Amino acid sequence: MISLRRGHGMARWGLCWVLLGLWRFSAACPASCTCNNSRISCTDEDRGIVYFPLLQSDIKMEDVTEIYIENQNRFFAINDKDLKFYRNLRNLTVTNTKLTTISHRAFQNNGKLQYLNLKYNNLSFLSWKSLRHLNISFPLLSGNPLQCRCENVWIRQWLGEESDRQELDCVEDGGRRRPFSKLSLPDCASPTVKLSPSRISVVEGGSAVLVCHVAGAPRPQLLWNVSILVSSYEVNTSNLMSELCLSNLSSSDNGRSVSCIAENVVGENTASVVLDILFPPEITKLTDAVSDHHWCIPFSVAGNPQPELQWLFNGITLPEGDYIGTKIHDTSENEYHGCLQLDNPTHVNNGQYTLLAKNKYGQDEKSVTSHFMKEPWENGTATDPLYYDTTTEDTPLEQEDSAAVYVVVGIAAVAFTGFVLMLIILKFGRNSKFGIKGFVLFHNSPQPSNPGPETR
Ligand SMILES: *[C@@H]1O[C@H](CO)[C@@H](O)[C@H](O)[C@H]1NC(C)=O
Ligand SMILES: *[C@@H]1O[C@H](CO)[C@@H](O)[C@H](O)[C@H]1NC(C)=O
Ligand SMILES: *[C@@H]1O[C@H](CO)[C@@H](O)[C@H](O)[C@H]1NC(C)=O
Ligand SMILES: *[C@@H]1O[C@H](CO)[C@@H](O)[C@H](O)[C@H]1NC(C)=O
Ligand SMILES: *[C@@H]1O[C@H](CO)[C@@H](O)[C@H](O)[C@H]1NC(C)=O
Ligand SMILES: *[C@@H]1O[C@H](CO)[C@@H](O)[C@H](O)[C@H]1NC(C)=O
Ligand SMILES: *[C@@H]1O[C@H](CO)[C@@H](O)[C@H](O)[C@H]1NC(C)=O
Ligand SMILES: CC(=O)N[C@H]1CO[C@H](CO)[C@@H](O)[C@@H]1O
Repeated sequence: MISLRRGHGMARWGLCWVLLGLWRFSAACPASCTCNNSRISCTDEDRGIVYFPLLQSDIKMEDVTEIYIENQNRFFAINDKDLKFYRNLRNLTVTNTKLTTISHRAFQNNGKLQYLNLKYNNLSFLSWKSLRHLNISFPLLSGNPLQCRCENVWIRQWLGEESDRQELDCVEDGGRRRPFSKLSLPDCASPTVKLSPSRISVVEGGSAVLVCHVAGAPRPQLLWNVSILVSSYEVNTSNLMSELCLSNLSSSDNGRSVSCIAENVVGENTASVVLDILFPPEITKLTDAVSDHHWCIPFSVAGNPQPELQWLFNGITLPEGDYIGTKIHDTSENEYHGCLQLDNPTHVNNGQYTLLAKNKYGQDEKSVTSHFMKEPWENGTATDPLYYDTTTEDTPLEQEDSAAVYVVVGIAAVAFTGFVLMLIILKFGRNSKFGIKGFVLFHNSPQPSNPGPETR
């Protein structure tokens, strides 16, 4: 039996080792690189890399914070998916390689990248789209054959005086070099956007037309960002102008923004307008009272402009004051969430509560019946507990406590009674003339100090 178990254990260990081996293998470092948990380094010139180094396990790649690539003669490109799993990458160095292209989406998943060193590669062009979302103060770019072309002008705009500090040059068509900071080209400017009208206020179900004009050189591309809209729309673009026709506007789009985006090789610009969609109130929630610090009849009301709220108690206007009042505690996109708050309500407050919500475009009402306390004449007592057990969350605990006390007292009482009984039995047992000798059997241990005559 034992040996069988041991065999089992050894098999299990063996399996563990195999799995561990597999796991290690799957996280393996590319042959010509060295890796530890947080760093990948590829500096071997002879057995160089051709593709961006990848580990076979996604999870291992997430741990990597630094990648260092140097002296690689066959490394040319960083593509869309190469850095996809290096989500926590902070430092990237690619230097002295043949790196020629970096895709627009190469760093899309690398929001934590802080340090980017691309010195001494073969980059003629680098797009702002590759780096636009990164939080890098200055990428290091010197030693690349960057062209003095409009595609690279954004680098001058981004780096400013830093380009002189890095001694960053660009290459003119004839092959001459000149400082980046002196780069200025005709017909090369980041785009501008004009969106009109600047305000849109429309009643739900209505329609609106937005017009966007863009300018810039080279000629910018025009895009609308309407991805989050629920309302129907149509776009009509011609040349540098576009119309966005919104129809059957939905109240769900109230507060959302519509943007017109212009982009060219130099950069991008955006203009936005927030939709103000007017709609009648709707009470989306009104529920039974709950007790927190105060009593609260919770409600949610949608509506634009903000609805005026009024309460009726059993059909009669409820005056609000120090003890009863409406409190709004949260405002989301379209809705106001709040409470009718009551301080120490009594049976007098039992009844039907009606919420009226009103604005320029309509009104809504809903009712709820709340019962705070039993009436004093019911079952005779004025101090009956509240109906809602939420009020006294600690009651069960107290009950448990008192139950425990009862149990202890009970046990003590039983023990004490037993003790007394025993004494009586001992006493009477020994001197009994009532024939309860039998009981003595329970105490037949020798009692030398006081040997009773009967036991002899
Ligand atoms: C990985 O290696 C680098 C230098 O080679 C070292 O600074 C770092 O502490 C190492 N990290 C781990 C987790 O071993
Ligand atoms: C990143 O590079 C900078 C500059 O070389 C260095 O100071 C920093 O320690 C590096 N950070 C990491 C996480 O390797
Ligand atoms: C460097 O890049 C240019 C294109 O930008 C290409 O024609 C050239 O072959 C590249 N040089 C090397 C050594 O790969
Ligand atoms: C950008 O990086 C700096 C440090 O380099 C950091 O202090 C800052 O919080 C970062 N900002 C964002 C939005 O990540
Ligand atoms: C469109 O707008 C949404 C939010 O309004 C934003 O998250 C998204 O990035 C925008 N898309 C583009 C392409 O600008
Ligand atoms: C698009 O706009 C042009 C000019 O503004 C107009 O002539 C054309 O009829 C419009 N097309 C549609 C489908 O609305
Ligand atoms: C307008 O939108 C509402 C829902 O948002 C839909 O029920 C209605 O059919 C739409 N009307 C038209 C004319 O498309
Ligand atoms: C125990 C007792 O008397 N319960 C009564 C309390 O009052 C309600 C109605 O008011 C009766 O239905 C219960 O029988």
